[in-house]
Amino acid sequence: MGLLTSKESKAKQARILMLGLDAAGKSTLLYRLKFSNTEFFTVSTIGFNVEMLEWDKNVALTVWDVGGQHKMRQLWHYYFQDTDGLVYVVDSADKERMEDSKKELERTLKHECLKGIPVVVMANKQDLTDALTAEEITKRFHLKRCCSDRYWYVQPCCAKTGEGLMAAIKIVISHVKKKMNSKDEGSHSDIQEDRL
Ligand code: G3D
Ligand code: MG
Repeated sequence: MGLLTSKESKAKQARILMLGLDAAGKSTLLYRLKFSNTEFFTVSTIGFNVEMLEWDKNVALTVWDVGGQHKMRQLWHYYFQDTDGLVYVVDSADKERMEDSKKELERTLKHECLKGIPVVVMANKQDLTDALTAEEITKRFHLKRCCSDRYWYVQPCCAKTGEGLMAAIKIVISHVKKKMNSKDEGSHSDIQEDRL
């Protein structure tokens, strides 16, 4: 993976929205993916970070990492339009705010712009001893019920070490590609070669 500019890339751009409460590990995850072998520091995100990640010659991800502080959550909907996939990051050890996180995800999934959009929930901070497992998070978030209208998956991960991140991204890509292909099939102007 590496940085692409729009001039260099003929790949289709998929817009990935990354949400979750503040301190869930979104920015750590984003920069772990982008600079996989380098140490880096994150600071609290005021507003958003956006990075382009090249996946293969066919697809590049524009990942929007939007701040999760209480005030910012009211603005999340401004980023919803044209989203191809949602990555929702949970601090699996933050039991006190688990309910808040669940409510924010529920609210997000109800938005018209995100109807049917695939969602991968990152059960982050699995290195912490009191972290809830992916199964526990699935139950607490009632994901079977609230994601019944879309593809969903819960990936245990540790953004600090990178564990679980590639697996999650592969899932995101495969579902985003499917979605983009189905969009293409509805469009008469697209040619076969452009398809993923
Ligand atoms: P955010 O972008 O969702 O707000 P950040 O979250 O990426 O800024 O991370 C918030 C804090 O959680 C950071 O710690 C970061 O190092 C830590 N963190 C992120 N992912 C993991 C993880 O997988 N395991 C553990 N143990 N910590 C993680 P600081 O101390 O810098 O605030
Ligand atoms: Mg951040």
